[in-house]
Amino acid sequence: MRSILLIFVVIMIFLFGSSIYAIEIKFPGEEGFFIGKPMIYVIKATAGDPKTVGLEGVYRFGPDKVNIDGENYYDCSFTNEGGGAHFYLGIDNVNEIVTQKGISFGDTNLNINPAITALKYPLIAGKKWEEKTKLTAKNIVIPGFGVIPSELTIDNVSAQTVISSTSIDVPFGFFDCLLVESTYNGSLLGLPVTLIQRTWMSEDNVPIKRNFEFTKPTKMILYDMELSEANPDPYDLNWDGIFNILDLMIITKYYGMQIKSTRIPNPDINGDGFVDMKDINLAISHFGEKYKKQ
Ligand SMILES: [Ca+2]
Ligand SMILES: [Ca+2]
Repeated sequence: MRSILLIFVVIMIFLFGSSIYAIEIKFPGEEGFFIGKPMIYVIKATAGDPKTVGLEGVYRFGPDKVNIDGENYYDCSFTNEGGGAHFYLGIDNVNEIVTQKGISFGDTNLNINPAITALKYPLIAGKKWEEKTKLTAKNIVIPGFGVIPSELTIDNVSAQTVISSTSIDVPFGFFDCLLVESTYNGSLLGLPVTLIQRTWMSEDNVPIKRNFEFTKPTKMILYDMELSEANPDPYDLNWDGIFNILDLMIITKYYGMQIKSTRIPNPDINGDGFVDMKDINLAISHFGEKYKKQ
């Protein structure tokens, strides 16, 4: 019996070994949010301008801050040829959470008051939370309804968030990640409205994919974007514009490891799935190189 069980365990590890372990993302502190570093995403779908599908855009978490209702929030922008969007996010170091205060797309603006919790650390599959808030919408576009020009307040909005474990293939690579899904339920002009915001977070606390979708009164994806390229300079692992000892330290941290799921920063410079002397030698040959940042 014992030997049959052992064979079963070995087969299960062989078949599912890479996906058995659970990811837990701890609060990385203010420095761990890649503040101001440009990340390149490709647009998979949008209700704003369908011509932008397939184009790339740059997402930045800050570094600029804006004051909304007396509190400072990072102005997180996504810019591309078709315009862009802003997400107002706050890092609460005491409570180890990221708060979300508002979103704007072109002329459409949503203020969330009180701010809701977008990410509650540690992030782990099965975690959930729920909050009540109020949305003030300016120039909101309701699918199948048109633009509502006046300012509207949607009270008693319930925002429920649930985290699940998954893996995802995007243009930048394959990632083990956590899906953070927030569902906003409320009513607008007597119509039930449901909006779902999804963020796939990598083990390195980087958003790999994001989308925002109406499921009521009609089903429509407002935008959907995936990580295309996190860092155009593979040797400058920490994005500070130069390849030096700090970057080499990131490679040595992972030395000897097999990289099954993409890491950001990526220590597997030659992309062969292992961090070894080949990566170190390649890196050393570029030591001191400078890179121009966007
Ligand atoms: Ca560097
Ligand atoms: Ca390698």
